[in-house]
Order: sequence, then C-alpha cells, then structure tokens
Amino acid sequence: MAIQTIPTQPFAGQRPGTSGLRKKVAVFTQPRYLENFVQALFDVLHASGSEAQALNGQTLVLGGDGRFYNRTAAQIILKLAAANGVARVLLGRGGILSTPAVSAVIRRRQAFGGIVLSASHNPGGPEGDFGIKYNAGNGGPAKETLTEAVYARTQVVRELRISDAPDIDLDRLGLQQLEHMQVDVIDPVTDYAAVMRELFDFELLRGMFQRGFRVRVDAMNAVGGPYARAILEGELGAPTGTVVHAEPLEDFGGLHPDPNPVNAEDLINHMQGLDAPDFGAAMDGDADRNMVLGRNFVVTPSDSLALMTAHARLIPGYQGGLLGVARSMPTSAAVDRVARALDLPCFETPTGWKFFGNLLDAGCVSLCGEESYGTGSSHVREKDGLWAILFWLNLQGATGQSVETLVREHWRVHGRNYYTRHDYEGIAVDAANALMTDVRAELPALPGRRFGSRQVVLADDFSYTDPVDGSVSGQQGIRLMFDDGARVIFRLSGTGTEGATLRLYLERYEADVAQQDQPVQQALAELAALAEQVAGIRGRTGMTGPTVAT
Ligand code: VG1
Ligand code: CO
Repeated sequence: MAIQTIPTQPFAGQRPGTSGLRKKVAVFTQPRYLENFVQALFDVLHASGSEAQALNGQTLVLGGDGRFYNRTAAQIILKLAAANGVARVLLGRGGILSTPAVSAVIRRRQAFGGIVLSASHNPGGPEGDFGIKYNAGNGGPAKETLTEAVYARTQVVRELRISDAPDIDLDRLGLQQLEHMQVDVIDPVTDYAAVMRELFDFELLRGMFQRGFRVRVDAMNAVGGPYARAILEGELGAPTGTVVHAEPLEDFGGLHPDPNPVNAEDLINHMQGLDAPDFGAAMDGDADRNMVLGRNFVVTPSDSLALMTAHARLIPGYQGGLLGVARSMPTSAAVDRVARALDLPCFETPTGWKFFGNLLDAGCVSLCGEESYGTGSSHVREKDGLWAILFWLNLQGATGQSVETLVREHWRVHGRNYYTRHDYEGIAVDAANALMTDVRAELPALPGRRFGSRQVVLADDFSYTDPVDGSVSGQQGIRLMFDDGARVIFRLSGTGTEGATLRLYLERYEADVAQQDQPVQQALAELAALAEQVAGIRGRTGMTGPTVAT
C-alpha cells in the first residue's frame, strides 16, 4: 500500500449545476474524470480561508443512490480521501445513503462534510447519468462560492494523490483501515430513522396502520426503498408490500425515478379506482423528492408546502410553530398566502436547495419547498422525500381527514393557485440561449403591456441577494408578473446532461370556490398561449408542445 502522485490533465466542463456535477456515465467513467473532480474538491477544502477549514484529520460522510458506477466511484473516492489527509470516512453500507440521510449523518456525527453520489432524478444505468455533490458541515449542498472554486481548480489540476491499496469491503459493517484512514461502514438507515422519530408521532402512525390505514409508497427501484421499508413496514407496522419497487437497482429497473404524474404512472393507476389505498407517495432516485397522492387525487408540490405550513403545529416536531418559510422563485405563491395569514416571514430564493441553507442555519425559516416535488425542513439541510411522506401521514392521522378533503378545504380558505410546469427537453443549446437572451432583451418594454384581460406589472430576470451573507446570484429565471397575480416564468435547467431543457412555469390564483375544479392545463391555457406569444418557443425549437407537463 502506498500513496501515489499521478499526473493528470484538466477536463473541460466540470462546473457543478443546480445540484452538483452531473454527466453521462460515459463521461464520468473516462480515466481520471471523477478523480480530477474529487482531487479539485479536496484541494479547495485544504486551502485555508473563511470558506473552508483544512480537511486534514477530518471526518467525511460518503454514500450514494446506488445507481450504476456508485460502487466503483465510492472505492475511488476512498482512495483519494486516504491520500489527501482525511482521517475517517463514514460510508453507507454498500455505498448507499440517500441524500437526506447524508445530511442527517453529517449533522448528527458532526462530520466535516460529505459526498453524495447521485444524479438524483436523472435516468440511471450504463447509458444514463451519474453525479457527485459535496455537502458542507451544516449538512447542506455546498454554496456557489465553493462550487465555483472547485470548478476553477478542475481547470488547473495537474496531480492526483491516490492510494493504491486494494478495495475495501463496502458491505461489511464496522471499521476497516485504508492507509492511515479509517473507513467506518455504517447502516444507512439508523441515523436518519432517529431524526424521523424525533419529529413525528410514531404511536399515532402505528395506530393508523393497526386500524387498517392503507398506503402505497413507490420507491421507484431507487435509494428510498430501504428507508421506507425500515420505517414504515419495520417500525410502524405497515403491512409488507406497502413499499413497492423497494430494492435499489443500478438502472432503477428501467424506471425514471423522477416522481411526477407522468413517470409514476403505475402509482397513479393504483390510486384510482374503488380499491385504491388511502394514501400514495413516490420518491426520486436519491429520495429527496416526494409526490403525494390521495385516493384519486394528486397533490401539487406547491400546495403541499402551503398545507404543511398551515398545519405544522399539528406535527410534534413543529408544535411550537414555524420560524418562517421559504420557497424557490418558480414555486407557486400558495405558501405566501398561508405565511401572510399566520404572520410568518416568507422568503423567495433561486432554484436549488443550496439557497435555503443560510436561511435555515440562521434560524429564519423552518420549512422550505420547491415546485419540483421537493419539500423539507430544518431537521436536515436537504429536501427530504420520506420526511414529507411521514408529515402527510401524521397530518392525516392528526386531523382524521383525507388528502383530498385537506387540500379542498385549504383552497376554500386560502384560494387555489393553479400551477403547471412545461418542460421542453433536448433543445439545441444555442436555440435555448437565444430564446432567453431575446426575451431578456424584451423585458424593459413589457411592463404596462396588455395580454387579453391581463396587464404586465413586472418583468425581470430574478436576482437574489442572500439576506444572511449578502451574496448575489443573478439571472435566476425570467419572470413576468401580471396585475391579477398570475405569473409566467422562463428558466433553463441546470441538471440536464443532454442539450438544454427550457422550463416554463405558469401560475394563476383562483379565489372563487366554484372555479377551483377545472383541469389544470385548461385553467392555464391562456397563460401558456401568452408565453408562446412572448417567447416563440415552438418556432425556435420546432416542438409542437412540451415534452412533459407536470
Ligand atoms: C431541478 C429542479 C430544482 C431542484 C433540482 C435538484 O433543477 O427544478 O428545483 O432543486 O432539480 O433536484 P433544474 O435546474 O433542472 O431546474 V434533485 O432531486 O434532481 O437533486
Ligand atoms: Co433528488
């Protein structure tokens, strides 16, 4: 066993996006591609300064969503860590840890940081995507200053420090030695389950299952399976089979673990019909996203956040009330109305969980959410799929009401924010950039302009100044806001690996209960047409409509 110094050449394009570095497996498996990125990360973490204390002698957490290349990548990272002065790695057994579990382990064990191996909701398998993300000592995704420093370092990295020791046994719990570094293989669920026990009324949930409350959780052959099984079926007594597609598979069994009504069609089908369970839910590849459904009823993520905010005091972990709430800019303003009613501070951040970190750390907010099926709280620094599922279960238990009744009552009290996201996938990068540039150029001329019954009151490119550290993030999405509260937002995805994806977010408010039951796409058709008029999406992309509408 020896530590080697190996020369390397920089790769172009190793800039992390909305959530870490994501590339095709074929890109990641090139010799030294992963090594370069991780070495660059370690170099930056070694550098002294306010951003990061030295990595030497520290503990890191390591785990991933189990997709293709997860195990190989874990071995490589361990050997790099051992050669770069890391004292100890807490590794999820089999290289497995969900994203929220990494966050929980970092926080509970006061680790220096952690590495998540996941491309989250992106497809897996040899033809699919792989990803890597660094989380800091607060358990949350690295801030942009750090990811930019890592990117800069990848462009000049010339040397790798790596051990030539044999692979460790990823599946054997307990301590192993790699050079001077200790590898502690831990059960992936234990720490996470302890956090859930502190937040929810497990007695109440056990009683629900005893009385025959029926749940179907679709883990989509991804990493959420072992967590949902251990907690729902193991600890709470839900019948075996409550969690389906529960085995994490390297290619997700061909499923696309991006829970939305399109990809989770099987779950949607099960939730319809006379014999449907009381409650259904799905998680994504790394188990940080959630989709929740009642019998014959799909909950929009933005509504989910609003309802959680409204009812938080019914949940033990939040019975003292919330400090405040935050949502990403494109997320609907449903939660804003609840926050106003409860007199809670409400923050609007750019897309990506990393922007919630400072607000959570500073005690400004307790709940956060994104329209992309992500909700979470101050218990970790990631969005958390199973947490959201347990929250909704606890809420149903505490109120005795069904999902549909809860949501409809919410609309009656607060009004309904009709909401949809249209994704145009696989657009030529140049065409997507040109669209954004051209719409941006039109912005000064838009305020005051009428489109049918609506008038534009604000047209800008969202820029965010972090209230805690004052950092500024510009060009976070083009938004058109109208005099009736409606919004149209254009944004390019920062998680894709092929071409560009345009996301078009549409929202309008409906206070009239008699008007709250329209099909969503119909209710927003006028806004979709307006967006087309402003941006000319069809002409520019040659597409006749969105790839997916959720
Ligand atoms: C998407 C979502 C964003 C989410 C991000 C990571 O980003 O829109 O809300 O935070 O994915 O989620 P983008 O840049 O493609 O729109 V996950 O579960 O993929 O880590
Ligand atoms: Co995810």
